[in-house]
Amino acid sequence: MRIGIVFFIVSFFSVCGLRAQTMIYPVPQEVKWGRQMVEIPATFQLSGETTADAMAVNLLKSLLKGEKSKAGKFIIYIGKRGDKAVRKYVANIPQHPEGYYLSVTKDRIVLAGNDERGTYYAVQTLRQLLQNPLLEVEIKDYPVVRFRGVVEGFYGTPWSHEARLRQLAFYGENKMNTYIYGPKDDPYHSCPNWRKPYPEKEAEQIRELAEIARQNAVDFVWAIHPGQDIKWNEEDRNLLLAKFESMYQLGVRAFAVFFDDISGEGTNPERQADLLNDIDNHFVKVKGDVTPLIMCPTEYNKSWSNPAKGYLTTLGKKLNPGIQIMWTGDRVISDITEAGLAWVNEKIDRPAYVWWNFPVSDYVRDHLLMGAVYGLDTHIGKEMSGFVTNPMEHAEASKIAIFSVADYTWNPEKYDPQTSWIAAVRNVLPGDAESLQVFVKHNSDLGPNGHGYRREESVEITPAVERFLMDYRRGQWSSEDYLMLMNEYARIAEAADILSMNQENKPLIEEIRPWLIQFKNMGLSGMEVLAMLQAVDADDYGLFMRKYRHVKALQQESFLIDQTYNQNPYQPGVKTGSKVMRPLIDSLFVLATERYNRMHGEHLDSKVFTSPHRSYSTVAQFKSLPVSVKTNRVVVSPMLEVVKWGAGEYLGVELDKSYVAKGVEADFGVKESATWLQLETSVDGKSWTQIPLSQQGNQVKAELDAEVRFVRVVNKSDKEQEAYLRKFVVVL
Ligand code: LOG
Repeated sequence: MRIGIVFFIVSFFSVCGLRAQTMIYPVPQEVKWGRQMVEIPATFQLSGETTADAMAVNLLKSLLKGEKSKAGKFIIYIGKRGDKAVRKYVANIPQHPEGYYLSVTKDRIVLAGNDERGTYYAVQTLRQLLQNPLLEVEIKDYPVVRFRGVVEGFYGTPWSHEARLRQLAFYGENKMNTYIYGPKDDPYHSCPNWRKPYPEKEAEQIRELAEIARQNAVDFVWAIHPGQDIKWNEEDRNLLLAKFESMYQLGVRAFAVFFDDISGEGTNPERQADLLNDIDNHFVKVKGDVTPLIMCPTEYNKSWSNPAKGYLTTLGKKLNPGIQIMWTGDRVISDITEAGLAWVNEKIDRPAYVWWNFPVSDYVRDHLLMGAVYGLDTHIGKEMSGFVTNPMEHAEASKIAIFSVADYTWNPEKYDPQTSWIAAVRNVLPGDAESLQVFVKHNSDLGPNGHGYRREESVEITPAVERFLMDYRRGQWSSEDYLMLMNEYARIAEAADILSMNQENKPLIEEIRPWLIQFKNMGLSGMEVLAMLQAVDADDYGLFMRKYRHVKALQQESFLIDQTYNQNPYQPGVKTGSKVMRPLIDSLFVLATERYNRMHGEHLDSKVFTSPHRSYSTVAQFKSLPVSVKTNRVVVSPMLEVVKWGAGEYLGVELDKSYVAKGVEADFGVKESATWLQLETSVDGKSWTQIPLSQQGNQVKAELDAEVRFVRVVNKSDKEQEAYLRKFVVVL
């Protein structure tokens, strides 16, 4: 009797423990756990093997250790609605595209899809269940958002072929069905070569991607970006169709046309709609095995749309009803809300296909965006036809966000940002998940940027940080907070070392290596700055000087890391912990040094090196652009998209003090810009001197050789201008 109770208690708790461990992601719609453990015996029958989806059967076989045999008592049934093998269970299969029914009982496993993908997803779920001892379970599951996946749509170095292959496997595992290929810097996707077929090697790679996508139940969507120089004539239309045909020959069965980030003739909505309908009527419908067309409009977010001109409503009216229209939200980078979707859906007369610009980092390339996925309304799954995330150029690091987007789009109502984030980290690096969690929680925010999009960072430690700073300014601190901070910086340094030696996911480690180096520096700096505080308090002169010099050296090292790695021309450098953990080090360094100086009548330098200059502007899109310094060049962070520059509006740089500057170099992406651009300089910000500009192609230049503190360019014409910000540099 006693033994019976003990046994019951033990098995009850171990079953509970199992359940907690058996994470199924994306979170299913309905799961009912049983109580019994199930062992798949060494011999089993496989019913439906020849009729079920080959991809699903192959995956299933790779999971099973035992042997198939007619004599086996344990039976695995696999198939889709309508197949004989799963006929008995058909009433349990959810009537949803890609839905499935999975049940595990003592003597059988049922894997029954509503369609082929459903069957495949049933097996993917079984794969996850088998990562732990198998327990009885019954699952009814289906995705809420029809198309779920990734749009490789960023500026910067496109993903490598190997990275893409790894991604496709990852999408299959996480039940994403869409990969849209549209890297801005592939010249055969965009200008100048969109009209030409791919060279042999690239063509071969695309063929392989399309094939591997198919094997992972993913639609490979090939996108073209012709808008910057397309001519609305027969010739260009035929060239575009011929390009699509050549992609079809490579095995591509899904297509998109992007009109984002262009200016001029290409933006005409009537012409865009005519072209898309033409492709739909004469290509998609004729082929018969091509999925519905997707288009990205020029006004792809609310803040850039001008309802009075009717761009979106024209598309909504004219585009064939089956064509999907993409949408990034209320802004280029934004949360996705119910009101925001309702606004656009009404205009385009169909549910929008969301292009979510997170974790893309092409406008903040010195940061890694590895934070939680949040800001997505959980009740709007049915208001959208698809949801794809635009990732970072770092493919592996992007998987943290992609995993959660898979989770969100499958089952928005059950989506929980925090648990999904932790599961994502565990999925990407199971062996060193704890260290990676430390890394990602301090590498989430973007820093100030032109789009104004920010993310939370270092959340749990923030209250202690704020309390400690306030207390220290008042001249006292709690040792509990001190220890907590010391511990956090120690864990940061540890995590950096552990991760940098990780062998489990080498591509990930290579992508984030510069940030790991900076992370290590930050951990050490934090520990040492805290040691400075202790030394001041203990009035230990020798110890203080040592720690002070060490922190100074670490500051220089951090600056060097920033100047050495990731030297792209946009936002060069390596920033980590930039929201909470690095600023705390800087503040404490200043406070401790000043306190020491006061106590000892010393004049130790307490300054922290940061870019002393800033940009300022009346143009909304130019607000808060970061400024970096490269030797004697003060560089405003370039922008990627078209900027609407109103009459009389300006973009300027304020230097930290007056300099005798040598000149200005700029590129606003417009050949005739010199006629409407006025360059002005000032020492006090009040009286301005006008400086003549010279221009060659898009490049604008001015010689200065004069004392300046403020430099600005003004749109002196009387109308709004369309421009780019490719370069704006003050040379000192
Ligand atoms: C581009 C995209 C880029 C992203 C973030 C769309 C539709 N287009 O502003 O290629 O990665 O923003 O910079 C975009 O979002 N333009």
